Formats: sequence, C-alpha cells, structure tokens
Amino acid sequence: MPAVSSGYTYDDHLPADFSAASLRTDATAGLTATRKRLPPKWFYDKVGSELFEDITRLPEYYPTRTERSILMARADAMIAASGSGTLIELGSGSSEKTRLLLDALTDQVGEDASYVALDVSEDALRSACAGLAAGYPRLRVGALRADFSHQLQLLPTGGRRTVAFLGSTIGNFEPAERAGFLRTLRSQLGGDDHFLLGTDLVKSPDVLIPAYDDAAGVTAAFNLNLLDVLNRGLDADFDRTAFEHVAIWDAEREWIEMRLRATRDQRVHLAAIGLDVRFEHGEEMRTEVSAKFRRDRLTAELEAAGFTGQGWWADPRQWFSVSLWGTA
Ligand code: SAH
Ligand code: AVI
Repeated sequence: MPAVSSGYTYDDHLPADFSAASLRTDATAGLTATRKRLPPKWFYDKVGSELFEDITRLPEYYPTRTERSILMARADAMIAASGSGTLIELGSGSSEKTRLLLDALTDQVGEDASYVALDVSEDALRSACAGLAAGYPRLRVGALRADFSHQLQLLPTGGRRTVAFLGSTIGNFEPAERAGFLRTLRSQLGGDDHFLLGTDLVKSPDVLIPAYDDAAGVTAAFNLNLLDVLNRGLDADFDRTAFEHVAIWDAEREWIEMRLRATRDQRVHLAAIGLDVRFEHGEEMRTEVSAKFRRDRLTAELEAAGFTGQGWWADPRQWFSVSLWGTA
C-alpha cells in the first residue's frame, strides 16, 4: 500500500538493496569492460540531483529553458490534444516545468486531474511532490520510486493517461536501449493513452559543447560526483582530483559524450566488490551519452515502436521539440 504523506502518496518499488546491488552489477560490468563506462542513472544521488538543477540554470545549458518556453506557449494545446486526466511523468526530477502542464490539466479537467511522478531519486520525488501537493490542492499527486528502464509495468492504469518524458532524458539511452524502452512503453499504453516527449534537436557543436562543458564547471562537478557515488556505494577509493571532465560531440552518432579522463596512471580499489581497476594516464571512462534528434529519424523510431504522431511543437530556433504521440 502506498504511504500518504504531506498530501501525496509515496510508493517505493525499488528493492531495499537497489542502490547497492544494482550499482555493484553496473560497476563490475562497466569497469571491467575494455572501454570503461557507467550508466548515467548513478549521477542522481542527492548532490547529483541538486547539481543537475544548477545545470538547468546555467547560461550555456539551453535545453531546460527552451523546453520551458515551448511548454509556456503550448501546454494548453498539448493537454487538450491528449484528452487525458492523468499525467504520469518519467524521470520527473524537480517537476518544475511540469507545472505548466499541470496548470493546463487542472484548468481543463478540474477535480479529475491526477499526476504521478516516477523517478529513482527519493529526494527529488519527495521535494517535488510535497511542493505540488501544496500548490495544487485539487490535484491527486503520487510519487512512484522506480526504474523506467525496467519497471514500466508499474505505471498506474485507469482513465486516459499521458506519459510525459521531458528534458530529452530519452537522449541518455543508447539507440538499442531507446528502441527497447519505446517498445515496452508502447506495450503498456492503450487506445486513448498518449506519450508526450521532450527532445533536444541537432544543432551546431558551438552551442552543444559549452552546454556540456560550462565555464563555471558545474557540469564537471556533476560528472565527477559519480566518483563520490562509487566511493560511498562500493567502499571505493577514487581520487576526484585524478580525473577530469570531458565533453565531446560525436558528429556521426549525433550525440554528446561525457567522459572522465584519468590525469595519471592509477589503481582504484572497490572494496565492496573486491575489484581493483587500473587506469592509464589519459584513459577515459564514458559516463553519459546525450543524443540529439532530427524530426524524421525520431518519427521513424516512434513509428517503429507503434506510435503515431499527433503533435510537434518547437521553439523558433528549432533547438528543442515537444511532441505528442498516440497509440491508435
Ligand atoms: N525531467 C526533469 C529531470 C531530468 S534529469 C527535467 O526535464 O528537468 C533526469 C531525471 O531522471 C533525474 O531526476 C533522475 O533521477 C531520473 N532518472 C535517471 N535514470 C532513471 C531511471 N532509470 N529510472 C527512473 N528515473 C531515472
Ligand atoms: C537529464 N539529461 C537529459 C541531461 C542531458 O542533457 O543529457 C543530463 C545532463 N548531463 C549533463 N548535463 C545535463
């Protein structure tokens, strides 16, 4: 049974040992691979979630403010086109931009409106949902702590639902994972349900690279925080000062890649998994991809998963889009 607190329900579907067990598996696989890598979901401990919010306010990081401008102008149309009373958001984080959709939802469906935030981060979920419950007294608010890569079967059912996936978080999947995610999501949605998707669009590397390598070093701190997560979670001895943040634009794959580069030869001990890992000076570990999209290719991917396009909204510079997909 979900617990009710401060006006919202809280439902935790991650196993008690999620952080420990799943981090162990990911770290063992990623750090013993020929090209070392870690999945980006480990960025979002309390510090990492706060650093991400700082990133969204950086002058160089255009995605959040651009997506917000699109929602400010068109949230009413998006909610009207979906005809939904229930908004479910994947990777909801602070749910800040979501307020624009919730304003439209509560205006259009009144007492029948409900919102469910799904995220792996308990801190982010609790602070977002407490704020929303206080700010929207007529809205039913629920928090669902779950992993959207593995637990989409937990999405609440009933009524006409819109699943929102904002911020271009879909770009943090690799292509095969993204295709699997879209197919699974489609299999969970029925005739009247919709998918509302925020996607960052391909643009000049002169804009893209600074967005992931800002002058104030906030993105570097976000990236390096991953080493603190490993140190704490796996009793490891990564030295933050022995790594540097790297952001490159891969023009062929059309994605930004964030990496951590070793600034000297070193050996790292991860006591909790009994693993010793060597890094050579200059060796890089991939920590995130952030794919950028083109409308035609995105449409082909969504259609291949069984979605049909029902709306496309972009800013005047065509830097970001929010699109609505049906299932019929
Ligand atoms: N949607 C917000 C936040 C984006 S940051 C925005 O547009 O600003 C990405 C969010 O996804 C973080 O809150 C992180 O905790 C969450 N997240 C990352 N991987 C996840 C996963 N596998 N399952 C659920 N949430 C995840
Ligand atoms: C959450 N995600 C969409 C962000 C992005 O832009 O890929 C995460 C991020 N990484 C560095 N800066 C922001």
